[in-house]
Amino acid sequence: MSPIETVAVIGLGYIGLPTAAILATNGFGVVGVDVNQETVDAVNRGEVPFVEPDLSVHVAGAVSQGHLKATTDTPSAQAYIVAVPTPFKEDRSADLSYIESAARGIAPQLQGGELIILESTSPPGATRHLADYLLALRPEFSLDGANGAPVIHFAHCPERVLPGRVMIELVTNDRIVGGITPEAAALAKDLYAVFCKGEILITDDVTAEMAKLVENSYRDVNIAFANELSVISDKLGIDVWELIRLANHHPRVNILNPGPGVGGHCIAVDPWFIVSAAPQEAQLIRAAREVNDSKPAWVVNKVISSLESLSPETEVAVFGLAFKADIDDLRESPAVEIADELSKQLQTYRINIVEPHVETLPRELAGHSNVELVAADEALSRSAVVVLLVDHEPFKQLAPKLADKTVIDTRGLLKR
Ligand code: SAJ
Repeated sequence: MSPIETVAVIGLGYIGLPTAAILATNGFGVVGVDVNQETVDAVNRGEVPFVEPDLSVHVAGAVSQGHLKATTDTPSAQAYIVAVPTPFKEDRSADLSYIESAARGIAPQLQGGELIILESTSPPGATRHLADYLLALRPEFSLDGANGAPVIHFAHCPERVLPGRVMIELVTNDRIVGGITPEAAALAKDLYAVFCKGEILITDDVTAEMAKLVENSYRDVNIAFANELSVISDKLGIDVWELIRLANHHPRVNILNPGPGVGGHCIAVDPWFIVSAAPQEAQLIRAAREVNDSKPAWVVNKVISSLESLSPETEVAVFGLAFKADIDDLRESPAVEIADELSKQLQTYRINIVEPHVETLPRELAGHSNVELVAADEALSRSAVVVLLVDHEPFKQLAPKLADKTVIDTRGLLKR
């Protein structure tokens, strides 16, 4: 049983809003806090400002029952969950300014005894930085009750949910809870145990921070292996999908899927936090990032060379902008990067983009006069070259319509 009844969730994004909703549907009094007034208004209407299966039902239900509301000002609460972005800076170290800004909102509300949980993906030391930053603003409190000062508890509890399966994985995934003190870890564990049916594993704050980064780096390294194989196979004239399918029959081999590059706000970012913390030592992790980051340019070159033998009136169809299948999230998407480069390098060609999950082109592409967002059939009727960048479910039916096209299939959509 958690002694906590009220929770403020700072940051109502892809992680904060689902977490706020699941806490609210489990009986907590939850206030979601966001700097974006439109997000706050949408949540208060019971609406979700992005696509995530089943989230709308939770948010609408929690708001109508009065368990969830949103505001731009941080309220007083017994627990705070900080789920704000931690992007990387020019030098690829983590930008902690959003965490600091959340701390400035929390500081005036503290009365002693609160639990503050950092959920944002963080470089090693970020939870300690949050604690130091807050306690510098409120020096009458302490981490451990030294000299009789009232305690504020700090823990790191990284989220590990997969976009597209968030409402399921919030409940079923095992969870790591890293406390700056054992008391903080125990309090955080009791809070998550209310809705998390997976195992809740206790550790210290820095190990928890690293665990999250390591999980995503593991994935990045393995995708880099697949991407490198796709480039090698192309050079050798081998079908990489057949190669991987065959190799994966070995009982201890499980090669992932090559693609146009690695996107999203996690796998393409988090490994850099490890590289930044240990630049000399993190050689494989850095190399994997470089392999994956170089894949979009390789795809662009493939498309350009496929046009060499075709007429100058040829149009190009680009299928998919999202960073992966069946979501509307375009952040750090290699598909957007490829479409952008194609439109710059192929200025005399029309680029027809098909992305069923968006209604308008993203900022990067909207400014190009040779780019248009169109329906699939229109793109196919206009284009001789088809570039498949995302394995969205509806694209899996395209094969019969591609017989007379030059196809660059970066996801193996026609092979899997
Ligand atoms: N990708 C490939 N080949 C593959 C698998 C993925 O090219 O075989 C690409 C995807 O197309 C996408 C990128 O990698 O561009 C990342 O996709 P993903 O589905 O592997 O992962 P994310 O970024 O959506 O979510 C990851 C998850 N981490 C792990 O699986 C270790 C998720 O559990 C984390 O919660 C999330 O990062 C996060 O927030 O950190």
